[in-house]
Amino acid sequence: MGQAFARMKFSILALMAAVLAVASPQMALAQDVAEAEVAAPADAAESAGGYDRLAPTEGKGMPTSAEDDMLKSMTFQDQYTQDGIYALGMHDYILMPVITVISIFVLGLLLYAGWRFRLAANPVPSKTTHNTLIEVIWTIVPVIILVVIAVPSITLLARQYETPPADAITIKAVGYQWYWGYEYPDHDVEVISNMLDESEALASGEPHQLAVDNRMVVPVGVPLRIQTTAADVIHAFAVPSLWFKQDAVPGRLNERMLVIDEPGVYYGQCSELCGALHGYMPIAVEAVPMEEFEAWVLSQNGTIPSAEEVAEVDADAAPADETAEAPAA
Ligand SMILES: [Cu+2]
Repeated sequence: MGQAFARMKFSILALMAAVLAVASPQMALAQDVAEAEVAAPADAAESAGGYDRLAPTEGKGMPTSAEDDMLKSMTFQDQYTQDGIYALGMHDYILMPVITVISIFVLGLLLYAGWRFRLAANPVPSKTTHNTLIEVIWTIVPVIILVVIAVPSITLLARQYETPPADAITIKAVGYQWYWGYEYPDHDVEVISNMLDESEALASGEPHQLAVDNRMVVPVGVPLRIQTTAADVIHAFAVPSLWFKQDAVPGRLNERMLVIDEPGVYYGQCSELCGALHGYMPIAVEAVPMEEFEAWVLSQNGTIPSAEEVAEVDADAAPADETAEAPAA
């Protein structure tokens, strides 16, 4: 019953979005290119087995509340990108053990020194000021620890700056006060994404304050070129479960590659204080198989670039395609 209601509500929203899209001249232009009959309105496409709005999986791509799982609520979300898995592994298996051992060691040393050199046991204090061996050790050991941390750390940094290949799908996330816009220049699509209010979010079975009306729909398993910018003040596009955070600065275009491992809905939030409603401009990334993505593009009156067009882009930027493999990973 609730789901039927949610579906109806979505259909109305989708219809409104379709009407808005047709009203925009840019979209109208896209519409008369090629498959006009395939580009059915969103609600028709939904029932025709094209694009279906993906339902989120509980606990995946979203934070966990302390009541549900105290331990999980205190650490990172599960990761769904290779960079994220690498970074979380570094946190779990290198940084946390090193931090824990050093903290316990220093605390133990402090307690031992306090007890061993207490006044009652040392009426005549020691006048020792230097011990070459200890000084060499406490210089060399931290250097070794830092070098051990630096190797995976710099590797991670390099991985995060890997250039997307020439045929990567470009999505431009634009921050506005206080919502997000997603432009797909390869597909002539633009969506505006606003937060759902509490009743709408609950009706569609989504977490309140993270659910949005129009999600950023992307294909899974292929390189995405995520560009971020803003129209008014600095925002930041951040999705914790995809290990992705990038500032959206007016007049500047930041770019980073993103490859999502599996289909799902991944929630995030603006992560740069941007004004009164900063806390109410969530991000929802919906990763779906390529066919579903293309069905979604058509439902938004967009166009699918032909194989020749993609090849053309490839040829234009052939060297970039080669360097994508190269960085010191
Ligand atoms: Cu913001």
